[in-house]
Amino acid sequence: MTVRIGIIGTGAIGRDHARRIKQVLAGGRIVALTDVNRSLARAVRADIAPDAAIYATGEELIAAGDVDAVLVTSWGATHEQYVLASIAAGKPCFCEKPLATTAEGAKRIVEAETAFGRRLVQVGFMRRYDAGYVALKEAIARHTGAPILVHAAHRNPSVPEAYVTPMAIHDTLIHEIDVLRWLLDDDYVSARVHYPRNAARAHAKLRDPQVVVLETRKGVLIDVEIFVNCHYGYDIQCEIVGEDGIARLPEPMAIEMRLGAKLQNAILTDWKDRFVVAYDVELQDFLKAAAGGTAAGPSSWDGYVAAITSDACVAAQESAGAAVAITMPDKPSLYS
Ligand code: NAI
Ligand code: NAD
Ligand code: ISE
Repeated sequence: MTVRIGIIGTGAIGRDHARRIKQVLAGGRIVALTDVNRSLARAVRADIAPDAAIYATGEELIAAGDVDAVLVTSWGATHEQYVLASIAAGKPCFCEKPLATTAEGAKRIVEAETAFGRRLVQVGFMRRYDAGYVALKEAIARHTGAPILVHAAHRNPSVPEAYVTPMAIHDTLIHEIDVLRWLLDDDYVSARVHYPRNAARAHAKLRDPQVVVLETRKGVLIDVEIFVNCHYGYDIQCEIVGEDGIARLPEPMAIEMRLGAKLQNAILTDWKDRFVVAYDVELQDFLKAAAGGTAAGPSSWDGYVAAITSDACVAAQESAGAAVAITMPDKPSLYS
């Protein structure tokens, strides 16, 4: 069965996901587009999906009779309303991270999906589909022994002026919040945030870099450096220290060169390239499940847990280095 897809938000990632549905993946066809900036939706129709209808609002797109499943790739603050509307319509929905910008919002989604009684939502936590993270998870299970420490870094070359201090958590760290919990098969119990002096390239409304320290239920201590004006490249690092050894996330493939008396490897600069295959695999997983009227992969529950953790980290940004406790509610059986 070909799943007929509607996309809400045709900016950077909405456009890229449209490209992969058209050119890379099997089983999906884009039939509907909407964007508050209508010219972006028109451009995606012209370049990628010539037969797609353009709708004035996300709600109209979700209600359209020929839309089987929905991709929500608009700005984070708009996600909740479209995911709730998709659940109300009984349509599978792939929602980019964050599921909602607050834990309260994510909880409303979990409640709506639980009341519906079947999984309909997949959250865009693509790192769980990345071959490097999958290999790291296997290395922990088979070789390093039980984890004790995690050292991670999430570095972007630059961010626009609109990116302010809390976004380092709910826009950027949210990927580590999800993938480390999945890697360690654990949950968080507290968060702290520390700031060094501001980097010279940070904007007026952004503390950059920041170090977030998370503690887990099993007693693992995690430090994550978030540095979104690091200038030199897009760089994701993760090292697990276990009882018997250490495992590191592999670097992306790059040609090693000996040039001009230097030994060098290029470093990527764009998130679209760093996880390109993981995005392909996550969306193929979505199309496969959507063909059966359901969803798989990272769930609303994972989005909710990430939002609870992210709210605590934002509170910790304001707590002068003091720990903020994280309490998880009981998981509904739909997500077991
Ligand atoms: P963007 O700003 O390039 O694109 C967002 C688009 O959504 C814009 O074209 C905007 O006009 C449109 N839009 C916003 N509100 C809308 C609404 N209510 N209805 C229709 N259209 C609306 O942003 P970008 O970078 O594409 O990010 C979009 C989402 O994807 C965000 O949630 C972001 O966190 C997530 N994202 C995820 C990534 C990942 O690695 N999984 C990477 C980049 C973004
Ligand atoms: P973007 O600004 O390039 O695109 C967002 C688009 O949504 C814009 O075109 C905007 O006009 C449109 N939009 C906003 N509100 C809308 C609404 N209510 N209805 C219709 N259209 C609306 O942003 P982006 O970089 O593509 O990010 C979009 C989402 O994707 C964000 O949630 C972001 O966190 C997520 N994202 C995820 C990853 C990832 O690695 N998984 C990477 C980038 C972005
Ligand atoms: C962006 O929205 C993403 O999700 C990228 O993966 C992340 O590296 C970046 O910091 C976010 O702004």
